[in-house]
Amino acid sequence: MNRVVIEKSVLSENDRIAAGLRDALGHRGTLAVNLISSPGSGKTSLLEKTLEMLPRGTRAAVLTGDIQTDNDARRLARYGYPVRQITTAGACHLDARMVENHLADWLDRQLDLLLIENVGNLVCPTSYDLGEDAKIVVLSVTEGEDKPLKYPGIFRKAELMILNKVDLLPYVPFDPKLALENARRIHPDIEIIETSCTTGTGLDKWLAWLSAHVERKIYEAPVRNLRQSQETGHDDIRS
Ligand SMILES: Nc1nc2c(ncn2[C@@H]2O[C@H](COP(=O)(O)OP(=O)(O)OP(=O)(O)O)[C@@H](O)[C@H]2O)c(=O)[nH]1
Ligand SMILES: [Mg+2]
Repeated sequence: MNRVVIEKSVLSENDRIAAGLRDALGHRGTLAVNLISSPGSGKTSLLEKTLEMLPRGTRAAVLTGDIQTDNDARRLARYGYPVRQITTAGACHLDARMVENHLADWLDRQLDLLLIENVGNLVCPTSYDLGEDAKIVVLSVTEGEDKPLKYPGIFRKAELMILNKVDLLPYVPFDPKLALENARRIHPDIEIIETSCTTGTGLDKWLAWLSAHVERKIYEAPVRNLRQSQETGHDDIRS
């Protein structure tokens, strides 16, 4: 008797939930990005600038993760978009269940963009799929050019690297060319945008990257036509 061996890849619980989130977000054409960096690289600062600069009418929402405090959520809430803090009480990363729990009633809101700020950590968040379309790694010029080589996992998985705090380049011994080379040694196709949240350098390029990805996601969404017909007036979800 011939035996047919069927190999079934058994998804971990996290991957199973993340796949469900990706389906739900994809169905509605919501772009989800997962910002990962060391503590203090400027994730919240970048999100503050992003919310300030988003084209009017963009239906965005933010989940921000920290081990303790709702400081980041309070900073981000000032821009009028829906923001929720996920406090992990010790965990060094967000997982898909936390995102699912905090997202539940937002899934009906036809979001264009879900911004997720992960817990400040260059290692643990790398392994946890949150159902995002893209991981984005933020490296700042005070951290050293060698970080892509020391923490290759996140640089390999990230679609985009933001090199932040470039306004500090005159004051710190950091070679941006070497940092970019190191990132591309790990991930040759990684996109890189240099930014300063203080001076505004490069933020136009970041917003253009985001807008292009939002547009593409909406275009690919199965319910796009339904959405477009609902969009007379393109309601703004800001409160
Ligand atoms: N000079 C300079 N400072 C910056 C820039 N971006 C952020 N900062 C400062 O860096 C510090 C940390 O910024 P945050 O935005 O809180 O960093 P974060 O990555 O969200 O930090 P965690 O959430 O704690 O991981 C703050 O004092 C910011 O003002 C920048 O582009 N240039
Ligand atoms: Mg933060």
